[in-house]
Amino acid sequence: MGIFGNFFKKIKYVFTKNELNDDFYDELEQTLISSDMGVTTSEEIIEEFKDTVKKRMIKDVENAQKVLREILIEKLHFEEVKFEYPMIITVVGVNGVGKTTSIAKMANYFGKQKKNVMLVAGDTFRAAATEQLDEWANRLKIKIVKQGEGADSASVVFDGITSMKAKKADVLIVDTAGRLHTKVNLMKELEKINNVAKREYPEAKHINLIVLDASIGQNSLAQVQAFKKSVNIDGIILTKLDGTAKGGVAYPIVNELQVPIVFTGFGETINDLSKFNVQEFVDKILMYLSISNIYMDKCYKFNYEEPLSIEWFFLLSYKLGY
Ligand SMILES: Nc1nc2c(ncn2[C@@H]2O[C@H](COP(=O)(O)OP(=O)(O)OP(=O)(O)O)[C@@H](O)[C@H]2O)c(=O)[nH]1
Ligand SMILES: [Mg+2]
Repeated sequence: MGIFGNFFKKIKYVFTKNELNDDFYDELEQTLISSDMGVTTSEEIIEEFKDTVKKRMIKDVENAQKVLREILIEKLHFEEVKFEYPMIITVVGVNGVGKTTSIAKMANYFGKQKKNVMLVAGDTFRAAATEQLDEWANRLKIKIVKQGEGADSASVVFDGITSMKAKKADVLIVDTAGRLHTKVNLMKELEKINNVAKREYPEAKHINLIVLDASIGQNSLAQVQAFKKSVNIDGIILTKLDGTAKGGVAYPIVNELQVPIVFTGFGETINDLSKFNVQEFVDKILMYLSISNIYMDKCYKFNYEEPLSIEWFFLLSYKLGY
């Protein structure tokens, strides 16, 4: 808990309005949209919220806030992706979202659990991609299986699995390209990687995780839809949460994929990865909504035309470990 911890605790209401009327619901909808949830998801949440408040005959804002928290938690709550060993994790996502960095962070995570981890440099599209993963493997002192630039990525995966079996490794994490000459090529390559992995090691647990950059908001959704058509996605790694205080984009993403967020990334260093915790995540979103409302209210009262950026404030809260 950072120095702001007590301050945040004092914020009792997500809302500046004290009555459950139209103004209140309008304000809530505006803040949900501003948190990157998107119009459709925000409207759905408001509808459910209104229904529940009515059904339970709730009249006060404080209890209504509890209902909102419940709904927000329930929407992100899925059965956990079980880690069973030996396990092969294939990491997919468009370029620049944080795949390679998240792989290094996961290797560190499983390493801390005393698992024997190996990496596969399946992004053969650029030589620099293998070099980047190689560097992480050296730093983490773990084995990496690689081939040269332009090699068939499924064949690197084949080598990786052979080595994994020989060394009786627990976890094999496969990096993949975020971009090929065409999207069709990329999707075909991912399918081939999956097929080879399953064929060569059917007894292993196979997991595909998609990496999405939370800081690009609604654009992440378009990426999800493209991947969903070609590869089976078991879970999400939501990265760059340090670059956005909002996190609301998790809702339309999870709604589209109907799979859980498995890890969150919040920085560029090896320890900036957490196993997803839905309660903590929702409390951060509620904190965003609270401050954003109070802030907007003040801007309005003081007649600021353009609200100043409050991103720094949330950034600080992440850094301070709230
Ligand atoms: N702030 C922040 N930066 C991150 C995070 N995760 C990754 N990055 C940075 O994002 C940039 C891209 O990360 P990569 O891991 O190389 O992304 P990638 O998806 O492997 O990219 P390609 O290999 O080009 O497809 C790097 O500068 C990382 O340090 C995060 O959680 N927070
Ligand atoms: Mg990469």
